[in-house]
Amino acid sequence: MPQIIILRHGESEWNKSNKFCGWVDIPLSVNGKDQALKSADLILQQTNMKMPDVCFTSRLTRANQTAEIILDRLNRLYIDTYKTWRLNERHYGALQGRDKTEVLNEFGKEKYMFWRRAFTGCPPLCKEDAKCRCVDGRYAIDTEDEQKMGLSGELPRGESLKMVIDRLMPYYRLVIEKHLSQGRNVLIVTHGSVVRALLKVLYEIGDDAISHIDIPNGIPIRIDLDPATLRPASEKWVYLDPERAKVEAEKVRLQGFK
Ligand code: DG2
Repeated sequence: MPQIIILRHGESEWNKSNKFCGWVDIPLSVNGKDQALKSADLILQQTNMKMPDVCFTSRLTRANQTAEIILDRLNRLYIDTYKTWRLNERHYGALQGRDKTEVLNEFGKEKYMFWRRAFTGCPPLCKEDAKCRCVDGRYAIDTEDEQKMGLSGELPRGESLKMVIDRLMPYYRLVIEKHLSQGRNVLIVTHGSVVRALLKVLYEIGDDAISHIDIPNGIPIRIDLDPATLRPASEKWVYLDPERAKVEAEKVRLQGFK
């Protein structure tokens, strides 16, 4: 039975300082590095847990650092690791770099939570220039790769969760599922919105229900797949530390409310 281990990276410097991050490339905090180590230990402590054969991550440093720390701890730095913008965090548009509490106070709770959690909640778009969009040379590589794969993707200036699903799933179906169908176990180290996006699709979570799901930093989720259909083999995904996941998810939800 192929297995996916998926997690949100450890705490970044901007998670810590309460800022919208999106595509801004911010590294892990000291605590975030420790969370990454702990998430590897959680994987090692499980019985019946398969070690990853291949790793997928975004083109953002906080996820790349988390993946490397985990693979190092698992003694699996040698496995192939693929990086793609399609696993990047949701582009937070003009909110990127802004303090969450300030945005909440300026626009009110309803708008703030719509932008953060509603399925179609797209934040105000950022300006067209590359600096505001946080687009640099690292994304040119993707374009070439995607042309080879017959995929074409417009890099965003702001995204809803729905838009994340639209850019993520072609990659998941074409690339990640190919590895799963060959019986490989897959580690995906990504971001809060991308974890929500994949859970929504795999578990067919409704548009309203997904707005109540928050993803904590650095706690792996295990998904066993039916080898014939590549659908989840059980009704619910499993956090490797469910108690801590519950507490930490609530803290994520309340970010910005002081
Ligand atoms: C956070 C999510 O993404 O923020 O972009 O600020 O997973 O990369 O830390 P991540 C960001 P919220 O949607 O939870 O406010």
